[in-house]
Amino acid sequence: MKVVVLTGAGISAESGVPTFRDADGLWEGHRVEDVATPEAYDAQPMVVHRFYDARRTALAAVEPNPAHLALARLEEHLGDDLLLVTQNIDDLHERGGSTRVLHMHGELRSALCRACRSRVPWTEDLGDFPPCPRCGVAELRPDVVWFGEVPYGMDEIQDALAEADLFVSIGTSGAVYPAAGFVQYAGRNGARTLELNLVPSEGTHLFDEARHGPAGQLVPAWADELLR
Ligand code: BJW
Repeated sequence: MKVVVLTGAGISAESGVPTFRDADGLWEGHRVEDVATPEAYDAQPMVVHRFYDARRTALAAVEPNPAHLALARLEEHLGDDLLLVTQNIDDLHERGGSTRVLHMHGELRSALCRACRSRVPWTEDLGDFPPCPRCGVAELRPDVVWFGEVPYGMDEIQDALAEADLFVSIGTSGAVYPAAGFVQYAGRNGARTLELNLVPSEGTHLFDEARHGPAGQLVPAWADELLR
């Protein structure tokens, strides 16, 4: 059975990583649609660097939770028949044991050079404008996908969705495209679709089945069910 899993901020919430659109969300009073843009970076690069530098540093204080571990267990059994696509830029899937993770909105532990377009592994702060290790120009930005930019891996994702028998969406509000459209694309191509989220997402009616509750409980239970 071919499975595509899409995860969002909700899967990392029980690890202590704030989500975007819940009451105690990450952007503290700002609409994410106003601040997660290349224009916001051009206007105030230092503010944006401080924000992502703090989030990168905070990764050291959080651990994967039972939902991340359950998806790693699923990969052990399904191998290449599982594609794990995450909108998250944290590394909790990898630290939970998943080895093939497609970060469609980029990664905190990567930097993107605006001069030579290289993507380079990065664990330090970017706010002191270090030179790019490839070309030497001090134009490194967070390697994340902001509004108006094209997400990573879209061809691979679309191919996997077209072939999937099952599409499962975990911990995402369904407010951001193209990820919010995956359920319809997979469904049209014959996949069964399942939502696992704390509360009904914006697109909950688009799924064949929806289960609501904390990912730390729902995901291990669903993985057990699938592997029985
Ligand atoms: C729990 C839980 C627990 C809590 N257990 N659950 C008009 C119509 C349609 C589209 C557009 C439009 N105008 C513009 C667009 C496109 C635009 C878009 O979608 N805009 C919308 C605002 C409408 N999209 C784009 O621009 C994208 N690019 C694009 O479309 O390019 C064109 C193209 C596409 C494809 C091929 C070719 C070309 C880019 C989008 C980039 C999004 N970037 C961000 C920031 C990333 C960096 C960072 O992390 O800082 O990505 S924004 C932010 O939202 C982040 C997230 O990945 C993304 C999604 O958020 P997510 O994960 O869903 O989090 P929340 O907080 O919203 O939801 C959490 C959920 O968890 C909630 O439901 C909770 O209840 C639940 N939860 N605790 C289970 N314990």
